[in-house]
Amino acid sequence: MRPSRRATIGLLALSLAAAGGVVAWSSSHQAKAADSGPVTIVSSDFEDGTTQNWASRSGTEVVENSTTVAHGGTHSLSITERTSTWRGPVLDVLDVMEMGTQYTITVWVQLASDASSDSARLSVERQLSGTASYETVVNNTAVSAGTWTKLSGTYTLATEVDFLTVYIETANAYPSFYLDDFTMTYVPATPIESGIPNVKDVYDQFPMGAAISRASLLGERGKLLAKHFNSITAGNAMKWDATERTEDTFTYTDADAMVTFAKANNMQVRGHTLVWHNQTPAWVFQDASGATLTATEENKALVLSRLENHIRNVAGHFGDDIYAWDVVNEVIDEGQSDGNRRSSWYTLTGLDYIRTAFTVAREVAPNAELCINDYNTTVTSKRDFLYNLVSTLKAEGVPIDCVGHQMHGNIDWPSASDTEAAITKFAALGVKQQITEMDISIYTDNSSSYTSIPDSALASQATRYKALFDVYVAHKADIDSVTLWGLEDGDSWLNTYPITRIDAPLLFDRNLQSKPAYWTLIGQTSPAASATSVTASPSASSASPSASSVSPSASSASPSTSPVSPSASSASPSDPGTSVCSVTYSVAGQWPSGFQGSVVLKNTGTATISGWKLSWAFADGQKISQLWNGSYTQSDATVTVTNASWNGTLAPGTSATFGFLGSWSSTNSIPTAFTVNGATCS
Ligand code: 9MR
Repeated sequence: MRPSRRATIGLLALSLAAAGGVVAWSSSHQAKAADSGPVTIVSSDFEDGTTQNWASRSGTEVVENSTTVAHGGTHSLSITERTSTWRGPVLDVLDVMEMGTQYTITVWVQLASDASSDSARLSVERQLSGTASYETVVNNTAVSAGTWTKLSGTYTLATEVDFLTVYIETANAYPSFYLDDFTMTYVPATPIESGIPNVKDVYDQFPMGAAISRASLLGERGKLLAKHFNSITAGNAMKWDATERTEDTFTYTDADAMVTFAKANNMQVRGHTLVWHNQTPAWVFQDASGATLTATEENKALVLSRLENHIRNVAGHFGDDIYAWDVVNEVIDEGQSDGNRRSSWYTLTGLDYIRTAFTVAREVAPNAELCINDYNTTVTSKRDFLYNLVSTLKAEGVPIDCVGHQMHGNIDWPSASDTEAAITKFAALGVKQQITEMDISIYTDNSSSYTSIPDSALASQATRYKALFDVYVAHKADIDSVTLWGLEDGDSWLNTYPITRIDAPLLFDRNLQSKPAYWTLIGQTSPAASATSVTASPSASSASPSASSVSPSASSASPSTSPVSPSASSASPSDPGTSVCSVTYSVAGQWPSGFQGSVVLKNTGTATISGWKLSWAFADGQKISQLWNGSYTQSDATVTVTNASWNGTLAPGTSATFGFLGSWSSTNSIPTAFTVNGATCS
């Protein structure tokens, strides 16, 4: 356990008791449990005239309270006398952050009036036993004098630490600046839906994968990962900048944790990636003095030897724990007349870096499937350049086993037919194929941004997921792995690329709950949102995935994992008025004035519930402020929760789960009487 040594920052104590338990809380003047929305654990507004524990990162710059400008109120924090980009304000958050919890960190920044525009970013420095790691929470964002700019991003601590700070730095020069209204908030994790079918069982034609960070192994995220997926890809932890940041010093801490998790949960691991033009440290293409290498025979030999050393170490370290490697990544650029990306690898070695990479990988990982991985492989020109390259190299004997189609798409693109055409084309080359990084953005351009995601976008996304998976299943003889690029919407790269905006490209939302895309993928048509009463007559057939809408993939799903009980249609009607449901209500966490509730509604009758409204009364004046997986109204004590569009149909024996945040004072007793569509639940 980390030591607790701070009394002036809100401290969320270390243990969350089991359901019904209480989050121990050490209160302070800054700690505030929000009674609406997320819980705020640190807030710096500087209105008390102090620096509120913000300090100088290097000790030389000056960090002090200021009334020159303010974002809110009349005070802010001023940072002057900076002498390098990284010297600036820092806040110790060691005693505040918990491992595995996702925090939203927000701060407002304004440059001093005489400063030229620059970019600022927000980062975390963590250390264990003196070894430091730096993680960017908010990427470089344009900042200027006279204007407040908001930096906001999410961060999940995934490893043990004995030093943990948040800091703000600039990108180019070292202007003086102000910051104000810093907050760190979190929404307590929602339990995953444990009763829904596992994606990996419905699609058992190939390993079903997700790209992850180490934080995805923890808590509810880890449960979601192990439940639905049987393959993982390290989103970043096996890349060159993670494994060999400095020459010949290899680090595998995060990647090893993933392999250990995979073994413990009967999952396979894809390796990503041995060679790429991104996330490769500068030293790889520099000489001993730090000068950029020029294209000479000597330098070619040097970078090829660095490449060989890297692959021997990295692929050798993981050995047979990796079933497939993205040996080279994104080597095609269809904008070039020959289709070869002009990376430093290419300009220094021609195509020899690809030849070397595959040859060495085969030698040290003889049992791994070796892939050449790229995006936009459904675009004809790119596809054909890739095809020709693979064809040429294979003819030379370069051991390329597989083509990886990344499949980053959006709700309008790519089409199933273009996807099929790409797979068919490569099948003729005698290579295996893998879907390596699939996601479906809800945006079709680089600039628009939703504040709340429309149902129509999620419906289009569901349709496209299904259409593309149908192609994969139809070509299962050629495709031997399918991976989604992320576990849940909150951890997708698309939330910060091509601009910072809320995207939702995956099957599970930020609360780890299933989305329409999930239900459509597993073969259940999205249930109608309209609520009807619980009827006694068996209507299971209306909730079953209709045969006509079930794809070849879904029809191969194990019936035991189907959300619709096979016996539902033969169920005998129950009498109207008898108990047809049970409700489990639990308090998942509680803090002064706030709590998180979780409710599981189960259909214990013999008829399908098509649309539900669940009601109860609070006895102690509790008030709901936010609810997920449904919508709610509250009139005085009476709460009514209506199903979301995707969880309204409950076949006999199945359940829906929703969660909420609420406020309470003095007593927070558990409601005892529940009705669904007017009928009493047990
Ligand atoms: O998901 C990765 C993200 O966290 C990194 O910031 C990004 C930067 O290089 O790389 C992302 O993963 C990429 C993958 O390695 C290769 N194909 C494109 C992916 C999305 O950018």
